[in-house]
Amino acid sequence: MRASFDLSLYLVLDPVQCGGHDAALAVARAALDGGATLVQLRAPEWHKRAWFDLARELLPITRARGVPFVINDHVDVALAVGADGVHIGQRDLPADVARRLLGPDALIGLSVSNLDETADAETLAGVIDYLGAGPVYATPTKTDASTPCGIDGLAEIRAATRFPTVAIGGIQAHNAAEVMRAKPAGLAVVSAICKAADPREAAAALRASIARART
Ligand code: TZP
Repeated sequence: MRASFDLSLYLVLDPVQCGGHDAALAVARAALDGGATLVQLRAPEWHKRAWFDLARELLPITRARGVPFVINDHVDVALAVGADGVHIGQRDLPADVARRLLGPDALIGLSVSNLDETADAETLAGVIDYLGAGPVYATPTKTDASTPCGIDGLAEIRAATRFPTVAIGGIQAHNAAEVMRAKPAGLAVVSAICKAADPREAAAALRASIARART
């Protein structure tokens, strides 16, 4: 059975932004203490062996908190470490292929940035579990990202899909409440936690904004 998952505060862990392998482990622990509900490893500058080494150590940390752990793009790394699933983009392996390789229990997320990609994703019932929508705002973390969709674009994507949708891109403590106005299932962040002086505090502050926005 596919594990239940909570997209409320989705940490996309970039070990380079954190300051390396050991710092990334510390950031993951702190973010989980602060209330992160899902962790994705995304290390675009790293070679695969380094992904594998870090993922292997992250898995027991997330398991101990009952929080799912997914790998960005690399289905083979997810399989190699026994991660809970993958998050794939439009230029990665097709979602149905990832599903076939990972099996029925894996958690699979797909990035969309516009309504055409969202409409295509609607054909993937039973294949994917959630959407990542964005970038909401332009962000230095991903300079090759699509044109930002903004709050209105995010609301349109959310209204056009049956899948729970996590917002991503340029989300920081100061604009979290504004993004929540589009009623995503949660917020995904890289730099707001990975670059924070106190990642636990940053995660807790985001969780508090999300909770306030929902009431
Ligand atoms: N996909 C769309 S924007 C983005 C990804 C991985 C990066 C988000 O990074 P940040 O630092 O939270 O703006």
